[in-house]
Amino acid sequence: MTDILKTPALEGFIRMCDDGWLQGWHERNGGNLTYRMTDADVEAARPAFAPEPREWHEMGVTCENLAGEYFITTGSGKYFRNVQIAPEKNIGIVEINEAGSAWRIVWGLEDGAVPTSEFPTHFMNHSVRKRVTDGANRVIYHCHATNVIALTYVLPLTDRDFTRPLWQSATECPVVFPEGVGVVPWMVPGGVEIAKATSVLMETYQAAVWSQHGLFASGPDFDTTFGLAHTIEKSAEIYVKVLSTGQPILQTIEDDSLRAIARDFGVQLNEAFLD
Ligand code: 2HA
Ligand code: ZN
Repeated sequence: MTDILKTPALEGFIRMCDDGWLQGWHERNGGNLTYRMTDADVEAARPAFAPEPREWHEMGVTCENLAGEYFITTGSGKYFRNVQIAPEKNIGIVEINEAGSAWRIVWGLEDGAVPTSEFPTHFMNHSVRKRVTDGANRVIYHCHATNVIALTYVLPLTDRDFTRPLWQSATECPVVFPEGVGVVPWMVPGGVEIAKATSVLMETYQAAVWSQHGLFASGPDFDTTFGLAHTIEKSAEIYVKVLSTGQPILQTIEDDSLRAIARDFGVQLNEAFLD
């Protein structure tokens, strides 16, 4: 029998959980990860699926463009720290029904575990990202990136007030997220409100900051999505360090320099955030 854990989708998923844990972004059961599998991923994993899938669970949200899809997901209340040592207990694969409204577990999440509490949020955002990227985006990642969270205490909670210092704090940032980042005000996690507010932003952005909570990022694959979160957090860390010196900022990357980066790297910067 195929070892499902040796398939590229599962290997990549588990590695990303471990990468996030090693960064310190997943204290206790913090954070969650979902991946929309390709047909090839599903066929490679299918021999390990349960002969009798478990019961359907309605999500309270319907996304027709995700009907029949399969997702790998972290489990509710599970720790990223434990994914690598016991994947079948801490993550699982769910199938979405033909209406795009319910999931059932076909592999993993053993001993009564269920998908992450943020699954409906991930699901709604997968729907948006699949649509706006013509099916390219497959990963949604939520982490408690320390310095991004710290900045939500001292910066005004607008997309512009976050995007500008992040672009200015590391030269690669305008290339990695030229559209900027969105900002969601503080909200109760796991609910429909935060799901909706985030999905509005994900029409435009690859990533959204959750105030006093963390980061929500999307991408086509594990490398790109983790890289995006890592880049945003690194830039936030630099800005936090700069603010922590207590010194006046004598120089930064000026808007014309941001435009020059965009021109040379062939990306379109969100002009709304430039002076
Ligand atoms: O899984 O991070 O946002 C716990 C969380 C909820
Ligand atoms: Zn969280």
